[in-house]
Amino acid sequence: MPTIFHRIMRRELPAEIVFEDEHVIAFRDIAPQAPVHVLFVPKEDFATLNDVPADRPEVIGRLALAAAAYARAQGFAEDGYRIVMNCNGDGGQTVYQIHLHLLAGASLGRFGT
Ligand code: IU
Repeated sequence: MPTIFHRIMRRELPAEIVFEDEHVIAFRDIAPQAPVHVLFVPKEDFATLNDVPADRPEVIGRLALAAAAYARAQGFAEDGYRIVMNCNGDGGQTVYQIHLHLLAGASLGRFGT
């Protein structure tokens, strides 16, 4: 089922897109939880991490490496950053097209509950 992220991908809704290639699009989160908060989304449809087949590790790898490259390009590699993927209700997922959060630009501390 199309989500708001699919509509952003199709340019039907505005977003501040910071990276795009054949497989991945990345745009700023509308409600940032850190000074830099970017979402990395595959162009292929997967509602949750549970839906990514075991023989498709590149789907997740591309997101992680695109986030790392962006963080490096923005100067966060040395100080550090966080990548997070929420899955289903208890994981805090609200948009059902998988996406990796990149959080950077502040000391993020340990995980909250
Ligand atoms: P989650 O992991 O599914 O909870 O993350 C969804 C994120 O999408 C969340 O951080 C929202 O602030 C963000 N978001 C957005 O950037 N633009 C939107 O139009 C909507 C949600 I709806």
